[in-house]
Amino acid sequence: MLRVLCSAAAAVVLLLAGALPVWAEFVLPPLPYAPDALEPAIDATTMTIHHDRHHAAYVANLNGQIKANPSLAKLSLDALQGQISRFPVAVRNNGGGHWNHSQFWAVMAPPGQGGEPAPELLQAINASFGSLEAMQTQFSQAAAARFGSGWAWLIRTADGSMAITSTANQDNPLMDLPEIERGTPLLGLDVWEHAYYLNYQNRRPDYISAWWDLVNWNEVNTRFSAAA
Ligand code: MN3
Repeated sequence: MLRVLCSAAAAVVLLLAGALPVWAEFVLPPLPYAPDALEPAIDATTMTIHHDRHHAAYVANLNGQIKANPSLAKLSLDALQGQISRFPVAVRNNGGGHWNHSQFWAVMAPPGQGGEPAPELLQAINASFGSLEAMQTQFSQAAAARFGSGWAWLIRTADGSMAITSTANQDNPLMDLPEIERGTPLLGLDVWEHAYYLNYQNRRPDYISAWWDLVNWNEVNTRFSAAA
């Protein structure tokens, strides 16, 4: 009798599952290192709150938009960025937030473990900025000058050159929006206060300068090769 009931219950569950649409949901990627691995530049508490609460909320809110925007479920996170103009602002903010933070964790590494710019990347940086140091200075200035919340980016543009740009809120250089300087992001820095305030308070330039110790050049090299 119990077995029959269980089978009946299982059948009902299967029927219900079959009746519901199957959404391809977006997934929060785990941090690729321990939360304290980026200390002292970024403390463990900031990393934990940033990943487990902020990034998780972007993913949950993006998934919450699927029902009203079913075509979202057919798009990869990358593909979504290039079509963001078709969607409401909640998709732009949360879809951008998910993409931006996924890249942010990946382009950082524990101090001393990020490798160095590959010769091809260095050559492209030198051609566009004169030197690695000049690129870093321009990038840091863009990050410091971003008013309010946003990101600074090193991008590869359509003509193959490199550029520094900055976006507001959770926008990024992949988005098909008129106010965006478009290109393939190679390196993006989060300058929202939630990224640094616990440790640095209002000293954003100190956060930016400490952050260079965390850049995962191995990952930037990979992104550069893929964009070439
Ligand atoms: Mn953030």
